[in-house]
Amino acid sequence: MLAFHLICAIFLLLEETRAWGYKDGILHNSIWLEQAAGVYHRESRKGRYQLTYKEAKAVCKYEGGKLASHAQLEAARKIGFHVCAAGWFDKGRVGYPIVKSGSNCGFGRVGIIDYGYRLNKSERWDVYCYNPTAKQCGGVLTDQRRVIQSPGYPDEYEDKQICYWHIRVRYGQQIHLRFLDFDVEDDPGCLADFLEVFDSYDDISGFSGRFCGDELPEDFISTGNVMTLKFLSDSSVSAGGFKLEYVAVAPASTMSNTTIATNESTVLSFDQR
Ligand SMILES: [Ca+2]
Repeated sequence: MLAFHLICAIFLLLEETRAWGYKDGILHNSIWLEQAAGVYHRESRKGRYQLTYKEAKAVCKYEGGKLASHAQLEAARKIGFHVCAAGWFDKGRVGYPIVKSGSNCGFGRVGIIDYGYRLNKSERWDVYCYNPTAKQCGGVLTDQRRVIQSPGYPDEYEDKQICYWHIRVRYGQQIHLRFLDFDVEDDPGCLADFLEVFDSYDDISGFSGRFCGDELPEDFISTGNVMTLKFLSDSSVSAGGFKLEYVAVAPASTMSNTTIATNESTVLSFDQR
């Protein structure tokens, strides 16, 4: 019984470490959800409402932004930024932007639903950041089919890009990724610029491959209904960029034999980490 509890404790500890993800000594614990007018909403990797005020500020600072102000949140709302999740914004306040009123969100009102100044900064919410120079790449994709391109494609991508695409299709489906064009600064180990594929909704688990150079990567098919693509470029030397397409597909068991064979050879060819 004691051993069982010990195993549970270790498992929980591992889960915790994985969820928070420290990289290069920097806390990186959130996923990009939506963006408008330089304002974006983030939640912790652990899920909704997990960030203290201090952690919320760190999340925004990670990519060179800061907590959004009430005015910035309202400016974003006016162009359609609608998020049904309360988050920290500047001066220790909590709220969320509502464009369309609904019974489940915003108490039937529209505008910035403002919970006001929070005395207890240890309360846990999501966060609203502001960063007008944030690169227009990445995001949450829920379409059944979609083309994804490097920023600026077909022109060369810029230096210092950080893009995360979190793909989520219908439950029970898989994501079939097909590369159409690929040209990323080449170096051994792909340490300069690279595109990474994760068989997961974040970039902590499910690493499935890192790509650079001008060879077209093979197709990839996710295990579940989520996938993450991460593109990073360093501070020098660009290239033509990439274009790829994903399509939501039925699980392999219901697909034709030919397709299954392709799936297996593709999945096995990716490096495992
Ligand atoms: Ca580069």
